Amino acid sequence: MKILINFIRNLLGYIIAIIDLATRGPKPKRTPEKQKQINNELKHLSLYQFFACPFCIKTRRAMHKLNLPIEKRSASEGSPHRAALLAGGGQIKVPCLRIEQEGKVEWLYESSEIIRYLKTHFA
Ligand SMILES: N[C@@H](CCC(=O)N[C@@H](CS)C(=O)NCC(=O)O)C(=O)O
Repeated sequence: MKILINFIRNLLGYIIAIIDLATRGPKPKRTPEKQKQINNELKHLSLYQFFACPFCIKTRRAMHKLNLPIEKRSASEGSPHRAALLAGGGQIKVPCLRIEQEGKVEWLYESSEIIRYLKTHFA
């Protein structure tokens, strides 16, 4: 029964992820200089995620709407990033934004918090 529920949940997740990719629309444009500056700032960020997780899809969609090409790291079983998420953040829960600033690392959980952070810093 649990296997069936997981299967249906994953299937729905993949369908939502594909609908998201198909309906995103164009990214907002910036001047090349401004985009270069933002891309440099984004080097300090990475998003730990699952492809088919609805909360990750919501976060990736917000990143697209803000035109923020943040590095994405899969936290799926078997991925080397999974252990880093657990060791650094303290739990396997996605999405999680890793923020590295002045030698310090912060792990920000909760899709709404991550989107709020991105809007505050980059909108
Ligand atoms: N309230 C959280 C929910 C996040 C959540 O439940 N993520 C699930 C995946 S959809 C998760 O990481 N579960 C742990 C696991 O699958 O190991 C958010 O908005 O980010």
